[in-house]
Amino acid sequence: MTGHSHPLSIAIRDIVSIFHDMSFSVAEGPELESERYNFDLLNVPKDHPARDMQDTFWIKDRPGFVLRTHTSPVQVRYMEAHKPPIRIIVPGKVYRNEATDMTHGAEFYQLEGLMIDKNVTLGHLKGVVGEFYSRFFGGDVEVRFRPSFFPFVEPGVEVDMRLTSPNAPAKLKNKWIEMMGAGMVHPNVLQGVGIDPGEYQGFAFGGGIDRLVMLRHGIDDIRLFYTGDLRLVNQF
Ligand code: 2NM
Repeated sequence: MTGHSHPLSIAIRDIVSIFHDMSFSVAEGPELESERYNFDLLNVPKDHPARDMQDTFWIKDRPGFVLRTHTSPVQVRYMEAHKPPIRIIVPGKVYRNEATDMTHGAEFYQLEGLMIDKNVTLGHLKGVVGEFYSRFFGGDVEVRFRPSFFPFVEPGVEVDMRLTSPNAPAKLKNKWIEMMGAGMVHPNVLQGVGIDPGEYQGFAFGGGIDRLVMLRHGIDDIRLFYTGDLRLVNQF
């Protein structure tokens, strides 16, 4: 019998290919991160609850270091090293010190994206994520924004999607689903990496890859991805 790729690996391959067609390249960075890159440079206040030991895995033997709680520190490192225009995606493993259940893992895969240029707007974000979902799920989609808050963006939005094709799975068809958070990169973040917010703007987004794969294949428990059970993998 031949081998099979894990559904998360297949999804990441598809994601990279779809964004490649929209001129986004892939960036990577360390999973062990400093407080500076994971929080400070992202405009997260010193007293923000996300920094608590209950939410973040702090490294006992290395004060000031954490298992990254999002892939945003990779965007920060990329912006420090590259001048705009910037178009990147960052798929990668992130860690949260939280109780696990059917829809939450302590480790999971996140997809973040970043586009910085002159005159970038939320309209560009809507076009890019709509094209992405349409190709990832294979059909027509609608995207809507609802106001939200993240320290690293202003304004911040929640992104909802619905599949509208006649052949969409009945469970999903025409139903609004919350997919990710996003917004315009906060001027403090741009300033911190040496980009002039008067000259450049950008959008950023972030959401779970596990969730994308669960919706794509009708899988209801995130923990199935991390058991190493070949009965899952052999179906792909
Ligand atoms: C999200 C939501 C909103 C984000 C921001 C950045 C950076 F580095 F450019 F500031 N990266 N990712 C971002 C924005 C992530 O995840 C829910």
